[in-house]
Amino acid sequence: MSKKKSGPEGGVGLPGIVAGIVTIAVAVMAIALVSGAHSTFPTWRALTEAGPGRPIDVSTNGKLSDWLFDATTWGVTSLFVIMVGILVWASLNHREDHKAHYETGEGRGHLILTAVISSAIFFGIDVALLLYHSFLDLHSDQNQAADTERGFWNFPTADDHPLTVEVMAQQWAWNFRYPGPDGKFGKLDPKQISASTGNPLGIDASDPAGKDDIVVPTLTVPVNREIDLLIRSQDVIHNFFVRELRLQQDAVPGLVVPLHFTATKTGHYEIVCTQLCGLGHYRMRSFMDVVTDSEYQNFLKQQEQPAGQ
Ligand SMILES: [Cu+2]
Repeated sequence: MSKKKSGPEGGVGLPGIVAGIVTIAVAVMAIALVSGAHSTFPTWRALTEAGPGRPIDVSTNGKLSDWLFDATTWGVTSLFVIMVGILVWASLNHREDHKAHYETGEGRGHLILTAVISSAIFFGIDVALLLYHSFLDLHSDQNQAADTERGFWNFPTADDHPLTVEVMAQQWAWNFRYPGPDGKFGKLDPKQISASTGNPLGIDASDPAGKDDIVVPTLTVPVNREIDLLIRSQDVIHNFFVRELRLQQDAVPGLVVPLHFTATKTGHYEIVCTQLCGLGHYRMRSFMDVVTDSEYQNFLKQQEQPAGQ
């Protein structure tokens, strides 16, 4: 029996030492992949304007996403290293002639251990960390909070003078609507949708509030101002994604989904649809121009001139 090199009775199929080396090699490659992913892959480099790393962050609270991404990466990497350590130790120490020891997990000790671990996770992480901190965040006085402390879920108040822009997604284009000088959006009527006559959103011709609405295929926003987006869809589920803002939000037919951000750097950024929304999904993109205040005023003036065609 001890001459057999393989089979269940021999203990391990592969000699332990080979298994150990393979495991270590895989672990090293995986760690190299994780730590080098930001700077190694051409696609990541192409996304990066500010040297190696992830795409630049041009919003006040994009760092919250980056923090979560880093924390998750390092947490998972640490667990991975520990697991590989245990595997290597086991494959080197439990070689041939090792009799496996089974735990069926039915004893009283196991029940107690399971109860202790699961309640530690539930009360320690779910209740104490997540629920408590969510409660604090939701009830904090956002008018007092600096922009950088404001979570994605804390929407601007009237005091912030947010600029509201409607985002309309459709197969396979984006349109952006500004309320115009009166500050009011006109009513929409799906029956009046007619891209060929310059009314892709179906602004109701009988509503005076809609007369001065501005509809453009790219988004222009002033820098350092709270922007409130109202995201809608005309047909299927699309997704508004700007990687430099670290924002991604579904556009759902029948819903108006709010999203807010403050852009901190002027520039030209890509908006892409990140829900597979049909044959033309790959070309459903637009751009967001973050401009200075005076450039924004110029943009409005240019758009207002041909008002009402
Ligand atoms: Cu789409």
